[in-house]
Amino acid sequence: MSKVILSALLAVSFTTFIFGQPLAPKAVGPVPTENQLRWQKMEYYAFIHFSTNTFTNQEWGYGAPEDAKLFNPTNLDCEQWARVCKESGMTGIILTAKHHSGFCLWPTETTEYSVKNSPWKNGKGDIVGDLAKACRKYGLKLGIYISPWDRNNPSYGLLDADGSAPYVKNIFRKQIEECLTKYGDVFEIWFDGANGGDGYYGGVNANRMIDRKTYYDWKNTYSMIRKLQPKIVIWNDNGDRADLRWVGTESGYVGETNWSLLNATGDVPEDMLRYGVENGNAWVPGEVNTSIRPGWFYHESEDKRVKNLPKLLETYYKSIGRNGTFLLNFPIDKRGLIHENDHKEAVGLANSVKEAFAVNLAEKAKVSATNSRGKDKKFAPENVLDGNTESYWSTDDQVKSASLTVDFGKPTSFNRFTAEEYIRLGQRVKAFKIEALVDGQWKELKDQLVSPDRPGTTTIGYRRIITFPTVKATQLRFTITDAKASPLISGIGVYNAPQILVPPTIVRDKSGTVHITAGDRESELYYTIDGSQPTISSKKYAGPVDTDGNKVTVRAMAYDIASKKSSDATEEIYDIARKDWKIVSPGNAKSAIIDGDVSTSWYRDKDATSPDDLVIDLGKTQSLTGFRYFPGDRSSGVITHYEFYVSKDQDNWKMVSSGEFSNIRNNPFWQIKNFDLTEGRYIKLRALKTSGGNTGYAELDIVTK
Ligand code: FUL
Repeated sequence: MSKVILSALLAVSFTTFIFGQPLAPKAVGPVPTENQLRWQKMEYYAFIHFSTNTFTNQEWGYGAPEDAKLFNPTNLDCEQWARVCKESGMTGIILTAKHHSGFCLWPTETTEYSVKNSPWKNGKGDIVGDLAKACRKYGLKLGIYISPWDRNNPSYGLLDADGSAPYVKNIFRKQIEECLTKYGDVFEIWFDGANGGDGYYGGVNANRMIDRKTYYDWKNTYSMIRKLQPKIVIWNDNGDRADLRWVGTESGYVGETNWSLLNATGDVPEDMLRYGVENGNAWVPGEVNTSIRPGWFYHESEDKRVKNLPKLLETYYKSIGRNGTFLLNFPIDKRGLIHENDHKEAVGLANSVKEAFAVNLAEKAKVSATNSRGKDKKFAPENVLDGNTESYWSTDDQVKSASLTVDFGKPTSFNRFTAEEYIRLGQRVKAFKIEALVDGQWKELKDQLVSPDRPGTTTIGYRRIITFPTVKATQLRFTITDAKASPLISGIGVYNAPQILVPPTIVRDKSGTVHITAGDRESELYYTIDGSQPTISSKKYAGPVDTDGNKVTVRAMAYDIASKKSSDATEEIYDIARKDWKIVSPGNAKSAIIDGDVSTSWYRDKDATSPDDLVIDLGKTQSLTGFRYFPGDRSSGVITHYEFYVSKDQDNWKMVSSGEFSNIRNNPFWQIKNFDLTEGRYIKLRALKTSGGNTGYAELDIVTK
């Protein structure tokens, strides 16, 4: 044996052992703080969006004083919110104490724009206080969302002669202080990234822009927060690194590769938000925030658009199952309650998760590993099944690839695998694979929620869940193929979750023909076009359905013959068909805009001259009461401010609607704008402002009388 090899071996054994005892592994890279660990263990908690917007039917309130007069929930009950969250398996609630409009849900001393000046409880109410009490009663933690952007406050965006911001010193920080001192422990504070733009600002109706990295003096703001609430975690999407990060989308997923690391300084582009930074020098784990409905605030028109069980489960797997936490929003309705439809779906998710993970099939199996640190019990493979998150299986220092085999002793069916790293000592695993021993052959199990162009099983972190079609096998082999250092695995699980039938997708094309597609190939489809609930006695789908171009409500369900189970029904409401429509200008615009498929879009050329007008000939005069716009890809150009015109002859145009599509970039879904009945044959959507690249459109549609 050469001297070099010998001394390398001695060095290895010296770092792993001391007096015959294996040393505990050393931390690798950044590690979480106690606050971040406590937060990560919360796993699943609620967002609550409630403000003047609930009563003005908006997503972003402008900050107008008269909106405060509309704030009047009839049955506000914070205990109902807490009860629903508890029943849904959640561990805390983050409330929009102040959203962008500036309206405060507690009687702040900093502004008159608060519950104090609303008719609700004659201005004597305090929603933050009520919720804090309700959370205590139900054993939930309280979090606070205070929007940095304040579209009401006269001082927002202004600077004093010394360069400091009076709004930040006297209003924003004071509001944080009030919320962090009056209501007990606060587990998380949330600073949204939407910042600056037009607003009321004390009546000047101006457009005030700020530099969101410097304007709020985050350094001092953070130190005040940490002094007031030493156990808090800070979420901030304003360029200054806080404790937690946004995952770059509000659609409800984080990357399948998800490092809980970022760099402490520098920009964080979207893919870093999504996947983290493998060799980042700061621990900044991801939180997946999404709403149970299309919007964050309550809109009656979305009562039937609540996410169903398959969608919520998918989000669960793509958040908690990918080393993230899951922050699910409930928009409070005008009564001041979580709507029953939202309640039902959230409890459905909780029951389904409970059912899926009820029995860990690995617990009764035998586990063995190709390597275990110093062959010491303290690091033995059995530790992954002892239910103790502080113990773990680990390998010798030089071993970065190892397998753990679970032997069930008999053919066993399963379709879920979970693994957890002991993250106190850093996130280490870079890649792994799982295989099942079927008829004497090892067969790799791929994560079915990862698109084929992405690497499937990479990072683990706090928890990774892999879902795959049910397999019947005698053994399962979990192989870590690459890691930053010896892997530390504190838990694994093997489960057989019941199958959930996915509701079908419905699309109506330009000619008015309806196409229904099942989520899987085996199930049958049943549908109705009169708005009634589909059953197996309804029409069976056998191919595209012609709807004569009329207004129609299509409902469809999937049915599995083997289990005799039906899926939830999908519902789509269509206005008159667009078969006679022609895009007048721009000449090169593609029919993707009116093909009924939101996944196809068209973008203007870069050098298009302003204003960006899209003109459409409806083929004949229609009685119009609104229009609907669905944006294309958020990074390719989304209209944020618009004007909409109607004409009978293309010469005389009447502007019937104008304004903003609030939060459309982060949450790109149907934007519906209603206006007074107007007769016309031509419509024109003018893009006044666009965010991202070229102005883009996935769909444009109308609403008729
Ligand atoms: C966004 C905000 O602009 C939305 O209104 C909402 O509060 C969401 C959670 O964050 O970016």
